[in-house]
Amino acid sequence: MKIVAIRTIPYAIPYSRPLHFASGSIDVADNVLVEVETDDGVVGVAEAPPRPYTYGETQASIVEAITGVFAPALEGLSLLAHEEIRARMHRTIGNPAAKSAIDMAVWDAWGKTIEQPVHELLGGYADRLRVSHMLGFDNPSIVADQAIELVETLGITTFKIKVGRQPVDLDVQVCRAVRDAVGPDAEIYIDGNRGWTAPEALAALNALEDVGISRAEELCRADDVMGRRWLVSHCPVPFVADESVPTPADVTREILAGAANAISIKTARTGFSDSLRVVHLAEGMGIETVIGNQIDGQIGTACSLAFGASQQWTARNAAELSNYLDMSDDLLSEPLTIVDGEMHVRPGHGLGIEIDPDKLAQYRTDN
Ligand code: MUC
Ligand code: MG
Repeated sequence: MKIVAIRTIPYAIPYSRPLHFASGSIDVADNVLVEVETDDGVVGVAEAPPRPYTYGETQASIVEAITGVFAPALEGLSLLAHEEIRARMHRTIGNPAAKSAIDMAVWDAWGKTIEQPVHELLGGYADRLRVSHMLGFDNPSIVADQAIELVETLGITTFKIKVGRQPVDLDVQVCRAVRDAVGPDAEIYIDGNRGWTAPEALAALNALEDVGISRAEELCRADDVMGRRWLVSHCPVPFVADESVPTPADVTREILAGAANAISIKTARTGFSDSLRVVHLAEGMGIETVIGNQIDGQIGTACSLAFGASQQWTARNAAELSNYLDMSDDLLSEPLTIVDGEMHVRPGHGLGIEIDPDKLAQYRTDN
């Protein structure tokens, strides 16, 4: 069970429906596939999605951080030494996607070695999650049509709508169009990616009263310290911290400061080992969590699924698992599926996924 190699394979798969949001946009999944190989010949996998506009990591920086900093520090350790692996990576501040992909590939390798699914090793609470889809910027009728298509084809009835544009009213119109299209029983929540000021956000929340939203995420900058607290204290629904809480300590700081009262957990950002810490913190404080989507491909989505289903606290809300649908292709031999608005955990060992070697050869950019 000893780690003998940690490899990085950069690849690029275009999006067929690019996603635009207040802090950036994505039209190519320029992710890094991470492989952790052991002396038993087992290979665990995960992927790191670079989000330069959020955390500063790029595809090149992820490859360099893993090959130059983390891999040399971890080779030779046992797969069972989770805490030592984490401690060695966390000497370095930042680089959340690079660290998380290694962490999750280690869990995948462990599951494959002992022939058990990772979601069982993590807690094994549920066998499925309801799916929430993230809708990017566009005109109201286009976004509403996209939502209706997902209701009709996949049974998805929970939607996170990207907001944070100027004029504020355009986003309010989008939310109203989606509500009119999907009906009163669907769940709708919003994510501003820090695009509004606190007063703009409160004006939008007031204008959305009749639309009925269940949550509001990162509507303004957390660094607007007093404005953010003021907004949260006036917000009629749980206020979700996402990119403002990249570590468990940030979760504690922001929640205690009154800068949020719910947390988005992204395995692309906190892996499995730190996502466990975050969810237990959230449960201890009695605050809501949502499994978020760092615009993951199918490998990353399989990780979110395994984690979200493993914990009682995360399994109760719909999880953001479906934005891989916007990609033109992916790397898995057997694609993920959504039926009746739900995704079932994968039955195999580890994450229960396999990389298709032909697809990897087609999309890798390092040869
Ligand atoms: C989200 O929930 O904010 C956009 C940027 C990022 O890092 O994640 C996405 C989705
Ligand atoms: Mg967000």
